Amino acid sequence: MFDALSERFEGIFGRLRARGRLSDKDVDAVAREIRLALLEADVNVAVVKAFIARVKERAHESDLSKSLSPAQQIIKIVHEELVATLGSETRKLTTSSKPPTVVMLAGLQGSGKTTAAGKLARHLGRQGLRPLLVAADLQRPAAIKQLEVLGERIEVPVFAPDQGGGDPVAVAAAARDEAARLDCNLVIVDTAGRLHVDEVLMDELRHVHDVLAPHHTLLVVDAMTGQEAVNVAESFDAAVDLDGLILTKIDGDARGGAALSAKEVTGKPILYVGTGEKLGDFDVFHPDRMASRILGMGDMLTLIEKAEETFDQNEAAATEEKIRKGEFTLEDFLDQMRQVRKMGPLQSLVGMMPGVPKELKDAEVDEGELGKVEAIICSMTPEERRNPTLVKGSRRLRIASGSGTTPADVNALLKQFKQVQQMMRSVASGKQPKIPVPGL
Ligand SMILES: Nc1nc2c(ncn2[C@@H]2O[C@H](COP(=O)(O)OP(=O)(O)OP(=O)(O)O)[C@@H](O)[C@H]2O)c(=O)[nH]1
Ligand SMILES: [Mg+2]
Repeated sequence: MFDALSERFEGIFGRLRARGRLSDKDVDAVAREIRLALLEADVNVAVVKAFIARVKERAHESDLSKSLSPAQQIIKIVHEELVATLGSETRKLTTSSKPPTVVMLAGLQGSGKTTAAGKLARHLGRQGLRPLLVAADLQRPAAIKQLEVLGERIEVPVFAPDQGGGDPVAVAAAARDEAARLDCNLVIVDTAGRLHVDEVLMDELRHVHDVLAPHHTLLVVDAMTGQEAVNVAESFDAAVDLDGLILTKIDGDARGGAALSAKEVTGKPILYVGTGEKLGDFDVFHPDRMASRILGMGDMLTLIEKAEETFDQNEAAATEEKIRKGEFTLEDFLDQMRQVRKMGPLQSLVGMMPGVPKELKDAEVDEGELGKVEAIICSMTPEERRNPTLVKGSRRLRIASGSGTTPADVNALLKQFKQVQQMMRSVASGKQPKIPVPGL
């Protein structure tokens, strides 16, 4: 789903992660890359322009959260702006206090209206509603048959004239009575596909709409046709006053243009998405989850949230200062480790990091090993933690027995820490001192 766009974002963020501080020029360069990625995904130009402007403005702001690395900050901003572009909150189809609730579907030929009617009936049926499917597509006899087959499969009654060629307005007018007769509290009306340039058919749609007076009129939009699909919304809206969209066929090769352009171009939210040909391939549309998927970030955002919650801004600044001065001690090391562990079991943290090879994700993270490190550091005197060279033969033995480890374990830790210290000094002496934030 939106694979090409996801790959682009992963590439952009992957390069970003390798960086320390970001200058204004860096931010502009990233913004350019994102702009290109969105245009290639066939997102509406005006939508892209507004999106990039918002991201840039926020990225340049000086009061960015100190507990996140620059890359994490950009990812967070892009994610939040994507959520906004996709429509912010998840919308629910409300039911009328005076049943039946009537839902009318409209859209271009082949956009997936009939399939969506069946899927929606199944979906809402499972939530306890009693749907009636209505065939107001009388252009082709096969269309009625198609809806009847769907209805049979999901055990939902279908209201249609016996033969094709009837009057869709008359069918619409009788739909509520039929629902009452069958004790259905939800009516879903399938209409004929039409081109918005076809005045006669658009007129018919208007009549069906007037007679039906639906609570919800939804435009069914094929995601595969990109932003062009969204452009037709205007003429449909003029005719039947749309309440929202159902975006179909987001499985397959859809590039994302329709999904990302829909809300801003039409002003109407996406309520549902069709994710395949089967009747179960249908979901409520969640802008936040969709944004995460598009960013290919998986649970990365959860990780960022956790890091924000866990890492104290002042502490982070103090650590940065220590690293810069080459004063990072075993005590700080212990603090950092404890902070990371506060975020949750290491195994689940590793699993949330994108770009971590699968083998590594599946590998056991040795929590016991970390416990050992903690025990050893705790068995040292504060003096020793600040200056590990004080740990000599007899002290090594005492620390080992005090922490339930061996002198070899103590040695190994001290050696490792020495390497970490050296590495930090070299980072600190470079141009870009960096806090070792886990995950990035
Ligand atoms: N992959 C995929 N195919 C879908 C989806 N929704 C519908 N289709 C397919 O798209 C084709 C057209 O679907 P229909 O539901 O008949 O479309 P329609 O809008 O009712 O078409 P007309 O009534 O002729 O205007 C069918 O082959 C469906 O199986 C979807 O979410 N994913
Ligand atoms: Mg149809």
